[in-house]
Amino acid sequence: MKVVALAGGVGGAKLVDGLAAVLPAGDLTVIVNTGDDFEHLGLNISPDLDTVMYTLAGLANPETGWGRADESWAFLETFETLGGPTWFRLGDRDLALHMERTRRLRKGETLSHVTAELSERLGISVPILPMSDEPVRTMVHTDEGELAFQEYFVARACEPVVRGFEFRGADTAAPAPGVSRALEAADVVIFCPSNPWVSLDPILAVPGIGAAVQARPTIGISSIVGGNAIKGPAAKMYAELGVEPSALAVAEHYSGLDAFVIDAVDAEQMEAIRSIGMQPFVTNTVMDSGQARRRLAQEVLEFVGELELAL
Ligand code: FO1
Repeated sequence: MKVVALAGGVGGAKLVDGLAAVLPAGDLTVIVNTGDDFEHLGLNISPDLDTVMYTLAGLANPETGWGRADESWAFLETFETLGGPTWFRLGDRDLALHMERTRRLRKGETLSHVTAELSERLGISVPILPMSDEPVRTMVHTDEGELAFQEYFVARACEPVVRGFEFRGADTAAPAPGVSRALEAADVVIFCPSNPWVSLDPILAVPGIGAAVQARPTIGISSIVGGNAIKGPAAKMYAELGVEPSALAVAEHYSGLDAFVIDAVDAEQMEAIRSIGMQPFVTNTVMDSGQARRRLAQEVLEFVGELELAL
């Protein structure tokens, strides 16, 4: 079964890890959000690409969800004594990845080519595709004005009240090489349990991707469980945008999916999800171990099997 997974931050990377473990080699392609990307200290930083790469390489820091587990901080400590800004924490080994990506991009290599090369160096066999090789930058409109994504997410710890989002550059961005082909060949496109507003919407905002996705069977997994996000500001964003955070709200956000997976604690929302035209599935969607990631991935693929019979 040819699977394309749309992924952003931590939740997406965990399901991608499970899918990579249960699918035959060559059956999975991951399309990753680049709206979080930014230039910092002269470095080109792509946090969601790095979270997916580190997770698939078995290097991800399990506590933070970003950066590496085997990290040291000599650079940042020294940088601080010299007066450098340390709000965006860069570990020594993580820094090497940002340096190498920046070096290659400066030579004129594309983000997708650099990502393929770095993935190979990290021993990753699953194709990891940025949504676009052109820059798309998520801008967060807040009660304090417009903030660049990392300014909002890290420097301000998601405190400002969200009024809306803009994916700057999306309208002139093209899908990265391989993205359209992977979507056309997909038996299913999986909307991973990433933040709908700032992890998956930027991907769908790239002209051509949204339509290509809707042309295929689609299944989503809710990033809201029991009214809260497992990690990150998704529920707060929903509330600030006047939407009661719930699995149903996430399903409605993606109107048009064929199926939607919700957590057992939200089982009472099944009929409401069916009433908006999506086949609901219920299971334990919390991925708190490697085994849980694989189990959820396996179950999602089984749901897709049932769905195909229905489609
Ligand atoms: N997130 C933080 O909350 N604090 C940090 O200091 C931080 C550093 C960092 C360094 C490299 C990297 O790839 C990601 C990093 N992140 C950090 C996460 C980053 O803000 C991502 O955009 C979020 O994970 C959302 O996807």
